[in-house]
Amino acid sequence: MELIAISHPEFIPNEAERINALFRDGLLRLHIRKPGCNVADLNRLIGDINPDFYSKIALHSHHELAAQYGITRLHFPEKLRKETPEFMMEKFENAGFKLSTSIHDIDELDGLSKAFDYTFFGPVFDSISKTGYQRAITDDFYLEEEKKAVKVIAIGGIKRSNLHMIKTMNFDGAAMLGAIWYSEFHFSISLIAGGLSPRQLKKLKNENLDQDLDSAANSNTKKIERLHFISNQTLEMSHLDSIGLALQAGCKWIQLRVKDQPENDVLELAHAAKALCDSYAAKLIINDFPNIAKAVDAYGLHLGLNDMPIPEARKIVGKNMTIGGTANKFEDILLRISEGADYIGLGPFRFTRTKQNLSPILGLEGYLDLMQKLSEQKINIPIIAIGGILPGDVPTLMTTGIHGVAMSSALIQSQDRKETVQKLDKLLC
Ligand code: TZP
Ligand code: MG
Repeated sequence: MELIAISHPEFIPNEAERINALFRDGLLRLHIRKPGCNVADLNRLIGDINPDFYSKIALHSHHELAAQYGITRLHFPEKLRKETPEFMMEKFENAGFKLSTSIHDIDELDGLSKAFDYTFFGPVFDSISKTGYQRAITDDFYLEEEKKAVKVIAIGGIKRSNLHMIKTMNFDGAAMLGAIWYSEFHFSISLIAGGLSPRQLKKLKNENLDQDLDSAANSNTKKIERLHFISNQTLEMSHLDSIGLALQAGCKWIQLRVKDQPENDVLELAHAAKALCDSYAAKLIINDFPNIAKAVDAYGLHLGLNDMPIPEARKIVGKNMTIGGTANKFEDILLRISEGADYIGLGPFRFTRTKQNLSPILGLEGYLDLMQKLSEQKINIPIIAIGGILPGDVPTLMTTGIHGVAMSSALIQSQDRKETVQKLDKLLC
C-alpha cells in the first residue's frame, strides 16, 4: 500500500522544516496542494525544502516551477485534467514526468488516460479537514481489480483507525491530510513512514487500533479527552448552568473551576456537578481541591502551579485518579512530569478574562517552541492548550502536536454549541 501525505492547504509556520522532518522519518511521497496559492509563496516553500526530497514531491498547481527544482511529479486536479488535452498529458509523460489526477466518481475510472500513474478517489470517509464533505462510498465498498485503469489511491478522512479498511476495500494506497496536519503530528509521521512496531502493525487489522495506539503513545493508560470544558460563573450564569450547557452540547470532560468561594460551597457544587456529569456519562475534574475530588468520586483533579504539589495530592486522591497540572514554561512541564501528572494544561494561548493573574501569553509561537522541545527530548505527555482559545484556532494549534484544547468562554458564547462541539471533535480526532 502506498502512503501519501498531502500538504496543509494553507502555508503554515515552519512548514518546510515539518516537511523535511516527515521525509527524514521515511515519508515516500508528498503532494503539495495549496488551492489558489500564489506562485511566489509556493516557490519560497519549495526552495526551503531539502533538495534531496524533491524527487518525492508532486505539485498540484504552478507546474511551471517543476523544472527548476527537478520535480518530476505533476498532479492534475479534476478541473485541470478536464481542461488539458490528452496529447499534452502524453507530452508530459514522454518528457519523463509522472502524472496523477483526482476523480470523485468511481465510474470516471472508465476512460481515464493511461498517462496517469495513479488517481486519487474520494472522499472515502467524511473529510477531517473539509467539514461537511461527506464520504462517497459505504463501508462495504470493494474496488474490483478490472475497474482499475490506473492505480487508485483512497483519500478523505483517512486516519489510523480506518486505514486498515482501505486495504480491505482493495485500494492501492491512501492519501492523508487531516490525520497529519490537524491531528497528532508526531504519531502520523511514524504511521506514514510505516514505522509501527510489530505489535502495532498486527493491531492495524483490528478495530481496537485507536485505543491501542493511544496507550502506546502515552506512557500512562489514563484516557484524556481532547476537548475540555472549564466551568465559569458570570453575572448571567452559574457554574452549574455553564456545565449543563456544555454537557447538552456534547462535552465529555468537564472541569469544575470555582474561585473565591468557601470549600463547603465548592463541595456542594461538586456533588451537583458530579450528578449532572454522570447523567451525560461525562467525566468530572475538580480544580484546586483534592479532598473534594475524593469526596465526590470525581474522575480527576486539576492543580495549578501554586496549589498543593501533585505527589501530596496523590496521597489524598489515590493512584487511580487522573491528575492534571498547569504549566506555562518548559521547566513547568518537566516539573509536572516529574511529579507524576497524567496530562498538562499548557497556557495561556491568548489573553482571557476567564482567569485572573494570567501567566505570560504563549501564542502559537510559544506552543511551537515548547512542543518542539518536547519532541526533541522524546517526551510524550498529553498537552492541553488553554486560554482564550477559539474554535478557529484549533486546526493550527493541532499542528504543533498538542493532544487537545480546553475552552470556557468561546464554547458558552458560541451560536450553536452542539455544532461547535461536533466540529471540534472532528478537528481534534
Ligand atoms: N488557565 C489558563 S487560561 C484559563 C485557565 C483556567 C481560562 C480558560 O478559559 P477561556 O474562556 O477559554 O479563556
Ligand atoms: Mg488552582
